[in-house]
Amino acid sequence: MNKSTFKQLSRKLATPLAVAISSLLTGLPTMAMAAPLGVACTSGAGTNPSFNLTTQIGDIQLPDGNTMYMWGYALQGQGFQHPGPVLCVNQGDTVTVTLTNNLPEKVSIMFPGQTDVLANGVPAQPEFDPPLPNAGSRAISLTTTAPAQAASIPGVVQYSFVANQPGTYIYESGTNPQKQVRMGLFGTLIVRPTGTGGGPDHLYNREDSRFTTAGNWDEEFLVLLSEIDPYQHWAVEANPAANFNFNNYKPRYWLINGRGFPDSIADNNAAFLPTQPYGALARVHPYGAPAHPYPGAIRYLNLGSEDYPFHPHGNNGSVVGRDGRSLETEAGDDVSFEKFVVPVGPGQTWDVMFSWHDAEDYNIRNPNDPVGSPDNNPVDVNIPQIANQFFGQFYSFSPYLGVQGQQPPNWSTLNTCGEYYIISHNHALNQITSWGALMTGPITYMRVDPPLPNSCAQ
Ligand SMILES: [Cu+2]
Repeated sequence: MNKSTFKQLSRKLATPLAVAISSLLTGLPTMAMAAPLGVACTSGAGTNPSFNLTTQIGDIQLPDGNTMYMWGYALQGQGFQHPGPVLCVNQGDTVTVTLTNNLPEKVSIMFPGQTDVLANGVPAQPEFDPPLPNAGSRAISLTTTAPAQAASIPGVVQYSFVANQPGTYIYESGTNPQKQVRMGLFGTLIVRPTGTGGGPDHLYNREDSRFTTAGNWDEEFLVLLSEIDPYQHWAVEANPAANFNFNNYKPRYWLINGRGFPDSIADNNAAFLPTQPYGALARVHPYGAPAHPYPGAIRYLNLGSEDYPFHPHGNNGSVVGRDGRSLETEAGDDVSFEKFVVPVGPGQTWDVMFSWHDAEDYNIRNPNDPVGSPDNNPVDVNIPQIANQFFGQFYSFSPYLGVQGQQPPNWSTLNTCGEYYIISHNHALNQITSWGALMTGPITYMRVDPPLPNSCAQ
């Protein structure tokens, strides 16, 4: 048995054992069937939702053809996934997260932005080795840990807190974070507003944070940005306990929702990405179109060590929240602002509303006209001669929204009903590569569909 076969076998054996042990715990979260696009929530039941997470080892696929060894938080009874589950709760819920640790070292979960977090029923505390007071003590964790797995018995810790403030939050390891967070121990926590002016289709308790929920998916999207130094991951894979010299730390991969482009625009739970369940394609209709009366919402998170200046092309967003707090003064004055590039700093979250306005009437049909109505667009577009054109894979061969033009010989298109594709990407251009493979990494599209009815029928 060679080394990699052994590793695969030991991972296969470790999982059923962990499932058997963790099934002794109760309160499995409810797993809704995820829509193909938008935020794929894992929701707990009732007003006291309970989530059982385990630490798992697994691999992800990268756009240059490499695979990468990762650590991650996964749902109990499910395999490894990257990033961790998107936990969705309501403002005011008492949230319980039980962490079962299958890794050979202590791990934990921090909930930045949450107050009065309890661990095993008492206030969560930093940990020191050796314990305080001791002259030689050093901090080993920012919060209470789950013990390392020992003799195949996992370590368990249970956190709880009241999710008082709506917004977008990171959850991540507080233990040796420069190693464990970089290895993939992180995820998203969404707290939905329940106060005046809020509701499940709002980001905060304010009317201007309402997003469209009609159609086959909510126009609520996740942009979780992260990075990988493959040498760090290989070092941990070879020996989890080995020290890695962080003077040599250098990311070579950058990801959006745990994927690189073009995998990033595949649907949630795409079968060919079995450990990377979250897509990043944003799909909207023109602002105010029938059945799509509100803007879309994007929740940005930065789990890396660098600034990620994210750049939805040609479109300002309205920043309504940062770090899980609505942008308003204590007196309630609105201090939201318009932003073009969204500069998400390490550990930050940004909540941004966005919409595409058909300002020049590029929608060829009146929204109430039947499909196939003649051109009534007032903007006359002169298309260059074919020799002077270059076609992208998603071009409809027409400049008008809702129209598919005739494609030239030897060209094909992935356009389905005359929709527009507008690129959205990390604007630190060194960060949109996969170890030098250009135009991969944290890139996605905003897809603008024609108003309904359209030939996509959605
Ligand atoms: Cu750009």
